[in-house]
Formats: sequence, C-alpha cells, structure tokens
Amino acid sequence: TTLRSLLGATLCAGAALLATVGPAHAQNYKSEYKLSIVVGTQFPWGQGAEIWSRLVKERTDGRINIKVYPGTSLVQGDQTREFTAIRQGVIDMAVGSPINWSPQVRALNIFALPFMMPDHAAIDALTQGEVGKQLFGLVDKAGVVPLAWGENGFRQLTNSRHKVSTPADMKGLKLRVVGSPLFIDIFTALGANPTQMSWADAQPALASGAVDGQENPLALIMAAKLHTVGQKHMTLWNYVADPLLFVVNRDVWQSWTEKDREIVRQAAQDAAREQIQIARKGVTPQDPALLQEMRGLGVEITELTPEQHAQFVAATKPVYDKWKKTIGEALVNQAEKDIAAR
Ligand code: X2X
Repeated sequence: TTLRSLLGATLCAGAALLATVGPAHAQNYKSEYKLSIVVGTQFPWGQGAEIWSRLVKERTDGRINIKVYPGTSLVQGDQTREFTAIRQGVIDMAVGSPINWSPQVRALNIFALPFMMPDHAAIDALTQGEVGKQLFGLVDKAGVVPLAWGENGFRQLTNSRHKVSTPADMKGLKLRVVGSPLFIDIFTALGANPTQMSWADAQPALASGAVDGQENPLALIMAAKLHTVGQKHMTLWNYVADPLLFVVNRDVWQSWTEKDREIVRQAAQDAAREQIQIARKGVTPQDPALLQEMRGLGVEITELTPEQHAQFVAATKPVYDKWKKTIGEALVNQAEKDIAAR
C-alpha cells in the first residue's frame, strides 16, 4: 500500500505539472539545443548564429534555449560530417555552408560552379528564387529542416608566395581546399596543387608553411587574421560564393509546438537577412573598408583585368561542364536563366 500511495502521489504531481506547463509537447523540450557553426562567433557567420539564438530565446520566453558550438566541435572539427550529425541528432541546429554539406546533398555543389555568379544580385537570384526552393526541397528530403539562407560570401584566393593574376601564376601552389571534390577539380585544372583539409587543420598548415595558400571570403580571412600566418597576397576573383543555410534537425523540429516552429522559422529569416548585411559590409567596390584595412596590414591585393578573368573562366570551363551534369542540368539551367534575368 505504501508503494501504491507513493505511485498515486507521483501521478498526481505529474498531472499537476502537465497542467501548469501548458502547451502540448512543451514538456519534451530539451534544456539546451546545440547549434553548430564552423567558425567563431566574431565572424559574420557566427554572428548570424548568435542573432538567431537570441531572437529565439526572446520570442519564446526562454522555452527554446540555443547554445552555439563553434569550430564544428560537435563533430571534432570535421565539417564534412556536420550534415550527417544534424540528420542523426548529434547536432540539433546549424548555420552551415553548402560546401560542407555537398558530400551528402550533391546539388548543393551548385554554388561552387566556377564563375557562375558575377555579383551579390546573382547569389540572391538563386537563394531567393526557384533554385533556392528546389535546394530546400532536397535538404528536407535528406532529413533536415531548412529555414533560411544567409551568406558566407565570395571566396578569394590568398597565398604566401607571390602575386596571382593569371592561371599560369597558380602553377605548383600548394593550396588548402574544403571538402568537396569539385574544389580539387577546379584547382587541378588551374595547375595548382590542391589538398583537402578541415578549417581547423588549415590554420596550423598555413602557419607552418605546409600549404602556401587557401581560399575563403574576405571577411573570414580578416577575422581569422590570415595575414599573420603569411597570407600576404590576395586575388579578388569572386570565383565562387557560399551562402549559409539555417536548419533544424527534424525530430527536434517536430517536438516543438506549431507556434514555436513559426517563431523559430521567422527568427531564422530575420537573423539571416541581418547576417547577409553583415557579411557584405566592407567587401564591395562601393564600400571597400575591409579591403583598405587589409592593405594597411601589408596584404597585396590583386584585382583581375577582364582579360585575366576570361583566362580563369576558360581554364575552369571543363570543370563547370563536368559538374553541371553531376549537380543536375535542369537545376543549373534554371540557375543560369535566373542569373541572366536578375
Ligand atoms: O572551411 C572553410 O573554408 C569554410 C570555413 O569557409 C567553410 O566551412 C566552408
């Protein structure tokens, strides 16, 4: 009888708790949701994650409490395993680059087709248009809930050896590239010597001289202070750009009430819009503040003439054609059409 009354008391307490908790499912909420990013929170990318987290916390009155994990630490820095970890629930949420997720969702390689996107309006034409919609469908089909597009940015080339203004200058340069084989193909076509490694490994490799150079957006190159690891030459060639995807693990998403899902989605869209503005600050001809700051730090900045640009486009054309088929010709045709009409 003691056991029975104890059990009865526990059930009563449980029922009382349920009654006070209110919204359906809210009792299943975790005390903390783990949000993965590759870089630190001082980068525009990380700021997007922080803004999203803050907005969600405020707008849910703390029901959804997000903690940002930089350095892809939830997968020991191996950014090519991030998407799988989100799908499996090792990671609850992420602001991630399509470059890192393209091993699992092949169509995400589309943003790394060399010289496809000439300007920011071209990136917007894809992410905010039909291509973005189709890619979200594929991410969703792969088991992860996509909510908004942010931006890492146009990726520029840096190296410690010499000025690069033509493909001939790339000969023999040992370059760190990210996880998709498309990058290996691009830099091989240009005569360089690309080697794949994680961002965590890239920085010591640059410092020790194990590699000569790398490619990343200007704001990221600045925030990571790559000039302090010998990266004294930068080529502004806008050859590819990576947007960022704001996503949630599917089981986590389904554990939230309808109302909270709407809050998280709206917060992702608001944070992403603000994050894109941060990512584009200081890196355009109209607003060259970061470029000037970098020059002040002793970095030689090379801009391409139209003829030099054309040489790079021609040298990477076979790679573009090959990967257009891998990504899906219909999707790439749609992208080309939307960029032309932007
Ligand atoms: O590893 C990189 O170069 C980075 C930080 O840009 C990505 O995660 C794609």
